[in-house]
Amino acid sequence: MSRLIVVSNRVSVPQAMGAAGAQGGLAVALSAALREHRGIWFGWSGKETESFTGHLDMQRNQDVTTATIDLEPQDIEEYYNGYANRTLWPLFHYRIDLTEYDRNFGEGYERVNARFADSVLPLIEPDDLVWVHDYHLLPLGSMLREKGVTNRMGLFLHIPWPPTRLFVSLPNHEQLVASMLQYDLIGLQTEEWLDSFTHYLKKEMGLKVSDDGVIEYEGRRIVARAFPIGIDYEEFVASARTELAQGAYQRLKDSLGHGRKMLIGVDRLDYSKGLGERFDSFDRFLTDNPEMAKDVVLLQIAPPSRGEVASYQLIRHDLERKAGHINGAHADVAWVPIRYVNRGYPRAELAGFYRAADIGLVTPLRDGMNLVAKEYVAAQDSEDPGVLILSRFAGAAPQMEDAVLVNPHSTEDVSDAIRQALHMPLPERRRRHERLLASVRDEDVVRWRENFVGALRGEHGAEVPLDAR
Ligand code: GDG
Repeated sequence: MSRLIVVSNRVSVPQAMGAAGAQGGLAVALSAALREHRGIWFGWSGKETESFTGHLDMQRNQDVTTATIDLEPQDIEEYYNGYANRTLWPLFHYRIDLTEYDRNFGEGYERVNARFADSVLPLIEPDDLVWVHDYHLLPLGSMLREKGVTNRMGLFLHIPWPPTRLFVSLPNHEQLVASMLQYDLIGLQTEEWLDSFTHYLKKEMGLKVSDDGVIEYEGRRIVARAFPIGIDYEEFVASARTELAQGAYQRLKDSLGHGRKMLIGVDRLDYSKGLGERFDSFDRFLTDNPEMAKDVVLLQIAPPSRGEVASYQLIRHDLERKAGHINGAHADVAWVPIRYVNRGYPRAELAGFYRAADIGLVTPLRDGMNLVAKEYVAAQDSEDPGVLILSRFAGAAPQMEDAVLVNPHSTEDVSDAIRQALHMPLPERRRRHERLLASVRDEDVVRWRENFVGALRGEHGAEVPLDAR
C-alpha cells in the first residue's frame, strides 16, 4: 500500500479524545484519516521564527508522524493573515465586499508555497501519494512538479468554489487555476462547488470537461469530483458516551430549569457562519412568540479564530453588541435568552451539549460542508432526538434534506423554523432523525478518505485512469 503524504497549512493532531480546545474541521477529519495510513502529515507548526531555516521538526503523536516548519512573521502576515484569510477565504465564501487584493499578499502566498515545496520534497518517496489540503496551498502541486515530483498528487478544497463572476475579480485568477491543474485529482465538497469550478474551466479557459469530471489540459487528463466530507462517526458516538459527555449533559440540563428548551449553535467565530443573522432570527422569534419566549434559551459556543484579521475583530465586536442588546431587551431576573460563550470545549463535552439541545441551529451563509450539523445528529438520543435546523447554503444541505432547511438571510424563515421545530411531534422527529443519522453514519470520514485516496490511486474510476507521468 502506498504511503500517504498529507500536506495542510497547520498540522494539529487532536490530543486524546476529549482534550480541551477547539479543533477545526480539517484537523479532526485528517487525524482520523492518517491514523490508519503509514505516512507523514506535513505543514506549518503555527510557530514564528525570526528568519526561515527550513528546519523540519519530526514527531510521532497519537500514532501519526508529523513534520512541521516554522514561518517568519512576514510570511504569516502575507500568506496566512493576508492572501489565505483576507483574499481567498472571503472571496470563496462569496464575500467580495470583504475581499482584499494586495500584491504583497500574493507574493507572500507564492513564497510560502515555495517554502512548503522545498521542505516537503525530501520526505516524498517514489510510490507515495501526495494529498494537499485547502485554499492555503493551491499552487503547491505545480511547485512540486517543477522540482521533478512525478507522484500522484491530489488536492482537496474544504471550502466552496465561488461562481465564475465572483472568482474573476481575483487578480491572476488564470494563473492560480492553471497551477491547480498540475494535480491529478481535484476534490470539492459538493456538486455545486464542482459545477462552479468546471464552469470556470470551460468559460474562462476554454477547456473540455467530460460529464464524469475529466479535464483535458495541455495533453494531460485531470479528474475533478465531489467528495463530501463526513465526521468520524464511531469516534464521536464513543465520545458522547463518556463520563465527561454525560456530566456536561447533566450540568447543562440542570442549568436550564424545568421544561425549558435549548437551541445550540457551535461555530468558529467567522462571518461565514451567519452568527449575526442567527442572533437576529432568534430575536425575531422571541418578539413574534412572546408566549414561548421564556421557555427557550440559545446556547452559542463560538471560539474566536483569526483574531489578527480586522473583519474577525469586527464580527466579534458586533456579536457582543448584538447578544448584549437582545439579552437586555428580553431578559428577566431568572432567564437570559442568549448564552454567548467565546471559548472552546473538549469534544466529549461538546457531544454532551449537543445531546442536551432540543434544536441544533446551523445557519451558515456559505459553508464548504459543515461538520457541526453532522455532529449534532450523531449526538442525539434516537428515542427522543432533537431537530436540526440547517442552512440551504451549507454544503451539508443536499445530504441532509430531512433537516428543517432554511434561508439564513431571512429572519422570518429561521424564526418560523424554530417554532416548527419546537412543536414537532415525536414521531416526526424520530423519522427525520433516523434518516439523517443513516447518512451521517454511512457517509463518514472513513468513506470520504477511502473514496479520495482510491480515486487518487485510480482505483475507483477505472473509466478515468489518471495519466501516468
Ligand atoms: C472547514 C470548512 C468543512 C467548534 N467549536 C469547538 C469545536 N469545534 C469543532 C466542531 C467541528 C469543527 O470544529 C468545525 O467544523 P466545520 O465543518 O463546522 O467548520 P470549519 O472549521 O469552518 O471547517 C467546513 C470543514 O472544513 C471540513 O472539511 O466542513 O465547511 O469551512 O468539528 O465540533 N471542537 C471542540 N471544541 C469547541 O468548542 N473540541
